[in-house]
Amino acid sequence: MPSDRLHPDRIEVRGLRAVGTIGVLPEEQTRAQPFEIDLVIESDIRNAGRTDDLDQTVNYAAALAMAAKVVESEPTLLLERVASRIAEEILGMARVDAVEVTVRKLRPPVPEDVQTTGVSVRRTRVDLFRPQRFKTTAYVALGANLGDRREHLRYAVGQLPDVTRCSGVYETAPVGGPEQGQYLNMVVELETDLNPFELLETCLAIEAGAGRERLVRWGARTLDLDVLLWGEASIVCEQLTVPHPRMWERRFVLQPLAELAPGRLPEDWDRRLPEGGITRVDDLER
Ligand code: A4P
Ligand code: MG
Repeated sequence: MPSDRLHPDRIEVRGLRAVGTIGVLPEEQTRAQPFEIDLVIESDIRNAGRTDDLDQTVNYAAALAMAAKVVESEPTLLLERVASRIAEEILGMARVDAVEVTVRKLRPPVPEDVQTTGVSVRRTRVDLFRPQRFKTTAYVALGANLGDRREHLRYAVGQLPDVTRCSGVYETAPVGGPEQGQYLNMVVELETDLNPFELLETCLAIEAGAGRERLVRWGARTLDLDVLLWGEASIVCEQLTVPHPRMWERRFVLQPLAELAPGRLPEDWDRRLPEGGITRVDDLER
């Protein structure tokens, strides 16, 4: 089971002070008291790292203002309620995939000598780890350059669940790795209720079924299945990176993908990539 994290990237803000009227005791309902809030926001901030552009990340000043406003709003009984409301508000901000909110009451009015009491909640925008209730459009790239290449593609398309459309089949020159034969590549579209991790596992099982052996990185293979896109999800973790990190530099991926989902590609992809090394052969008979 993958860990329940989408990104290694986090934005942390700790120790925001705000006053609010929160608590179940009568005096807590009439007198404002101090609270401390921590926010840990999970977001894909790779673009901000590259561009130094505030619009490519989550503005933590806006998140802090939102959290303070919730604490200072109308009287509330429970810290649970306040933490949940802050989490919901922050999840509504662009680029936030998950957020952990901790709300602490300072010197709570209990008979014991206590510094703080607190509640932490974590909320994710889409739960990518649970079974899906709705279908998601995903794209998988297929490549084969050993054995009966076409038969391997046909096998994969037959085994993949919920295939809705297939690109044409392309004969392509190998990119990277040791010297090896020409590839057949194509891309398929799925309307799937598998979550991204289940889809990856399915792909790995199909590769194994086609006798795939992993001997050399980027070496020849009977069948390679890469998850290119899964809805709009952006995932960076040990076993899965989506969108596939190398897809944008590869004509043998983008050209077939452009047949199915041109809107998912940057407008200038065709101009940016080196030309040649790829010929559309025909359509796969299924
Ligand atoms: N993994 C992480 N993210 C993904 C993802 N989005 N989809 C992990 C699939 N797998 C993903 O994959 C290693 C691990 O990557 C998986 O177990 C999974 O947990 P692999 O298939 O064993 O490794 P690989 O295929 O040898 O390496 P890689 O980096 O996936 O290779 P690429 O980038 O797919 O390149 N030239 C032409 N013309 N056509 C080709 O199809 N393919 C390659 C392989 C090289 N040159 C090629 C072609
Ligand atoms: Mg692969």
